[in-house]
Amino acid sequence: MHKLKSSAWRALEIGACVAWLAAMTARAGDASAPSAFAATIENQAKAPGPAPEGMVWIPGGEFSMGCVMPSEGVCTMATMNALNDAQPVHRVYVDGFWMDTNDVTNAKFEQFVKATGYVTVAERTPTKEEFPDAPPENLVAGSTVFTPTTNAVPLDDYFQWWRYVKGANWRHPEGPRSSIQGRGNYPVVQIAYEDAAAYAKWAGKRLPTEAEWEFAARGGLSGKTYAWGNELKPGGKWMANIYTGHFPYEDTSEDGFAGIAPVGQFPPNGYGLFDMAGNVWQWCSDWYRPDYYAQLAADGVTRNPPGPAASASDPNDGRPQRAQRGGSFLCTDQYCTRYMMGTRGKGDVDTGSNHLGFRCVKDAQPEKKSAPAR
Ligand SMILES: [Ca+2]
Repeated sequence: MHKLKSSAWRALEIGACVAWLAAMTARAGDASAPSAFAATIENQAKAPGPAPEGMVWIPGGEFSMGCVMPSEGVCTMATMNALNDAQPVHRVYVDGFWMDTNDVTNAKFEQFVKATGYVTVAERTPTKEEFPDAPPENLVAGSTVFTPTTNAVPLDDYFQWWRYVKGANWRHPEGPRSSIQGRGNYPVVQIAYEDAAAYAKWAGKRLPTEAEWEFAARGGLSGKTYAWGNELKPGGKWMANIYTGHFPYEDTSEDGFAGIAPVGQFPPNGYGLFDMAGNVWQWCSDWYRPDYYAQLAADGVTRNPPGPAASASDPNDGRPQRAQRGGSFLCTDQYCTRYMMGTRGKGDVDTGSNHLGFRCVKDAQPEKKSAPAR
């Protein structure tokens, strides 16, 4: 069944690192800024009015986008057409925009569902028309859930820790026995792309492009390893909810949280944005192509890149993919470090999981023109 298969592949892609760890760790600790990066040049114009509730103004401007570390290769293994999709580092300009300070929470998403009656992808029963090759017993509503192993396992088979769970959806993130009761301030998860887009439209917002997301996440800095600088734990302080301990069987919660955390538990970045690294992955509006940066880099400074015209097909099941950013509470220095700045993620558009959410952006309203003189 494609849906099952694609879910698992996507889960792998957003969770994996095996080799090159020593080299990568060493490079991550190198405080010297890579020469591929030039300074961020922020627009100087002030915010075009009072901030919409729960949003901050991102000034926009010109910045160096991408990552010099071979994160893609590390995170996707040799079987996943490993290559570095975050290279080359290239100059990009984005206009200013408003951005949600936090990931969309369960409480916010519930408001949307109550107002519209919206039913998410994970709550819909897959049809025979959509999946003609699937046996009927597999056509059940559900989604992908991380399940820790009981002990150490070789990190070469993600089926050991990812399962398609009947009845898993945003109200039941880890399956039918789980709930979001008392979790109103947690990021909503088990969200497919169209679910995120539907929420954004209802809220009068939209999803960020990858360029907007990365400009915002860098918070005015340039070429830093993390959203806050070059040290994972400056002064010994954790700055994001990642996976500490031994993946995938022992989450030691050294950073304060085993599993998902409520929004806003760590210091914000330079633009006042919380959780732009770790906790949950965030959908972006770009179709995903691993060679998109190479295309852009040939054109000098690219203005407001919207992503490629179409997705590169998932090499494993041919399904279209959109970009995701930020990493999650399952990212570990043993297995995936895509909480690092500039790295990219992606996933099948119809597939959610319990570490994938989103946040929205909003364009500046055009200045009202004064009435013409009579
Ligand atoms: Ca954690």
